[in-house]
Amino acid sequence: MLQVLNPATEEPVATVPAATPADVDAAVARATAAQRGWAAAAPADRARLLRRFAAVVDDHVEELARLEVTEAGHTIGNARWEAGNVRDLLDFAAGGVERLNGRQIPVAGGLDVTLLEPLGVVGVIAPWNFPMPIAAWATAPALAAGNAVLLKPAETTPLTALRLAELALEAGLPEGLFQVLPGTGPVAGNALVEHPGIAKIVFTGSTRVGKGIMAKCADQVKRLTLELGGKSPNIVFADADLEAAAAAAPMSFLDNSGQDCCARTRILVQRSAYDRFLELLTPAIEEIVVGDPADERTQMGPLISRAQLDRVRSYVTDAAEHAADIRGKAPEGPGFWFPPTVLTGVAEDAPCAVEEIFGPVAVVLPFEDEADAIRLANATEYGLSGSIWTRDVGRALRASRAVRAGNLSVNSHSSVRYWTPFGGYRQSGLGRELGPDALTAFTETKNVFISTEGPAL
Ligand code: TXE
Repeated sequence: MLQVLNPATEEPVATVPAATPADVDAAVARATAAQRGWAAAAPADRARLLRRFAAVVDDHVEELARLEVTEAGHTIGNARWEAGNVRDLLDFAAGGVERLNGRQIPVAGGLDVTLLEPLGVVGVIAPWNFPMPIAAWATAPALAAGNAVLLKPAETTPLTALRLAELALEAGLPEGLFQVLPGTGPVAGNALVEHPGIAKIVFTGSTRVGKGIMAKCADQVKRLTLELGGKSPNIVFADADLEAAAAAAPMSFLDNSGQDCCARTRILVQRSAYDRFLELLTPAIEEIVVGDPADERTQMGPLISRAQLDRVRSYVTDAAEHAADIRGKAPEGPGFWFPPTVLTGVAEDAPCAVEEIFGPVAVVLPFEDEADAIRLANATEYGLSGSIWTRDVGRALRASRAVRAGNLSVNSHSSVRYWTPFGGYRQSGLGRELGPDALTAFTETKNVFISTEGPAL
């Protein structure tokens, strides 16, 4: 049984049965049967059903958002955005169905065409930090491309996923095509990874678990997309609009209580602007409203669990011996609360400066010049996101080329749009999600040559 707690109060919300390997086996059989009919259906019919699914989700945005607040502690504003994102992704993927075209390639002696075929059954292993959107990033395009999906949500956040599966049936999606299997990673997650009936795994989670899944997928040369951790830089050059950069910095790492793989947790500031930037940043951090996630005014809620709270605390306790810090406010008492925290004066290679903490904690490090900024920005094993603040267009472009990360923004912290590609360099991941090629990632390309010259080689 999985015990779901409200992270803001520690009160039990629900218990959910955990799937066993036998449950996964049965689900794969049902999904395989459903996928055959789905793949054979007219593309326009698939698109129509996905649009209907989007419309049903739209009717339930408020309900899904409230569920997300209760099981994940997200602020209500964020949770509404997340439920709306699921709807938008389904619509976007539905639009892609009719554009999923192969190619005709000129050849001598015949006709050559490529077919984009669905993979079959796709296993999606989702994390708890954005339970709905991340599940939908893979599920919507996979279904649109003609696949079935088995989704394993994280142990702490199964409820929105289970509700989405009900809404899919309500919208008329075939039974078995989209199933949700709540369970633990080592049992249900691992059963999906090892199952020969699953053609592709899409995993979002820790780099450590991602590496293990990659090794296991190798046994079957199973297709794989990995979205792993991040430790993203926020590079502030002295010529930037410092007021704007300091005003935007707090929520770039505090949104979702810092439990965001794109969080800009390494604030790199040019030395000549360093003191001024900290002067501006300090009140902005202190003013962040932390508290009841259901309150419309709240900017930051609790962490997901006691384990995550302990992890965040240990990084800050270790760093505090060497560092100064800027602290915001957080409630006392029940709930997994940690205040917004900025550490200054830490070593460039301190664990808090290079490892993913996944909490409301950032470090500020000074740099000398452009080359030094790039060196620091690239000085972690990750490469997911990053921001560059400058008024110099040439510098913005040079830095964008030099930072080795999949998602950069200039004078902004925006990373995720469903119509642009998303994914990591280096140990932040493998493959891309979202964007114009989202559906193609769930297809296999087959080349067919049709001879017009009779039976020759
Ligand atoms: O992740 P796990 P955890 C990072 C973040 C966080 C840390 C630990 O730094 O502090 O990871 O979080 C399933 N086979 N991110 O422990 O364990 C698991 O059930 C198959 C970054 O929660 O990687 C869950 O569904 N599946 C991140 C999912 O993997 C397994 C989001 C993620 O859990 C499995 C989350 C196994 N052996 C954490 N073991 C991001 N990229 O946004 C676990 N799982």
